[in-house]
Amino acid sequence: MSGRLHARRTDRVVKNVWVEFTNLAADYKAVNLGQGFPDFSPPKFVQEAFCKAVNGGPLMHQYTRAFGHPPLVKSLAKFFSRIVGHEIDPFEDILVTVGAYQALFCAFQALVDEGDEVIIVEPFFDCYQPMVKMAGGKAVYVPLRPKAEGKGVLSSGDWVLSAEELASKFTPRTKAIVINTPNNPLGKVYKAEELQMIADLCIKHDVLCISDEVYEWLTYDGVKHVKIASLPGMWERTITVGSGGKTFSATGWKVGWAISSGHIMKHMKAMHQMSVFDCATAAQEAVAQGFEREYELFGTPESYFQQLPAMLNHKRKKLASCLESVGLQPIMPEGGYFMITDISSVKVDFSDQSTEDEPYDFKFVKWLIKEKGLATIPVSAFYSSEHSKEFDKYVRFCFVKEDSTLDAAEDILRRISQ
Ligand code: IK2
Repeated sequence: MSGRLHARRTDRVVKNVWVEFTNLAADYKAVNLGQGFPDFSPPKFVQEAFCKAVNGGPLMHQYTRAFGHPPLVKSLAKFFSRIVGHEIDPFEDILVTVGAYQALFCAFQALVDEGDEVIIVEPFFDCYQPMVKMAGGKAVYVPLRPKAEGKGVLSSGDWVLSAEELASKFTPRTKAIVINTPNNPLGKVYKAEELQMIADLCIKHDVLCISDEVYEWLTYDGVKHVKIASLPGMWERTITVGSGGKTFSATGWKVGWAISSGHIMKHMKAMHQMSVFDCATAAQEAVAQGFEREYELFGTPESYFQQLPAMLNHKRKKLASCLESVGLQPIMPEGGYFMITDISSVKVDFSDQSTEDEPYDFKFVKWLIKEKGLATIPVSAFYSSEHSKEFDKYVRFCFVKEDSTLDAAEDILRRISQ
């Protein structure tokens, strides 16, 4: 096909791990611990709110305000003002998007110019890199490294940024840094002092911080999520990204948001206006009702933001003991949906395959899906090509699944280990 018939910017976007592995899992009807979505229902109160919205008259089926359905932006502003410690303006400081994904896209498109550098902490949710490139920016990577390399690191909290290394990545061209806490795929939850170190650099170099916090309610073992936007001097320069899908276990609704100061948000609104313009009304109404309920119950045992992590903590431990029982050593996540583990002790011979260039974990995950019927995700997909080789012995398991799904995965892993 002639090169004239497409735009060159799409050449910057390579293969997508979700498209590839979600299709493969479906084709092989694999037990799916791959993509991060719950295979159980959202809580009754948001399902009922969605049904009520759909039955709520003609306007629920029509366009709503372009930058966010008024009841949703109002409830987000009320809820997060209390947490950030800043009076958030519902109409100036919030943009509702098609999932957190579109909030990220709007942020990169609206804030990154040709030639700007964007610091990305590895491992990172894979879309940051192509989104930076599509905006014409240059991704600059800084890795989280295990504190005690080679000594059996068992918690995501042991993976840290080096302050010197991070500082060395800031240049006069640096426009933004992207952080993700709790992190996908590692499960690291940044401590207040780690965020303060990042904040100090952002302030010193006058740089934006895009903080992806889609798993903000999901922390375990008493670990606390801290919003970088709540640190002194950070509200003005932070774009906090959230997801109604992850918040209420309803990822198919694709309701997300970005929260920032109005002077940043106006540029992101321009991108949204020129691409999507408006998000589904009834889904926004249901998420608004969910936040209204949670505002009232905040901090009580009835709050879903307490109940969901408690339920997932049980699943996290269940998956960890399953992996340990088959001789794998998981890195215990402090937060989020996922657990990664080194798979080099599982011996599989790929020497007869003509896929030499393919990273080991990609081969392993394909083998696991096709030959054993279990879907996971290769961890090197969350690294830049410069560093992916160092991490191609890890795979990621999602534990936000019915216990019966986790049991089915355990049966498969046991058969492999026998
Ligand atoms: N940011 C992060 C860190 C995410 O993990 C996601 C969605 N999860 O991705 C699937 C997976 O890793 O298996 C998003 C943003 C996007 O969220 P949303 O679904 O609200 O667009």
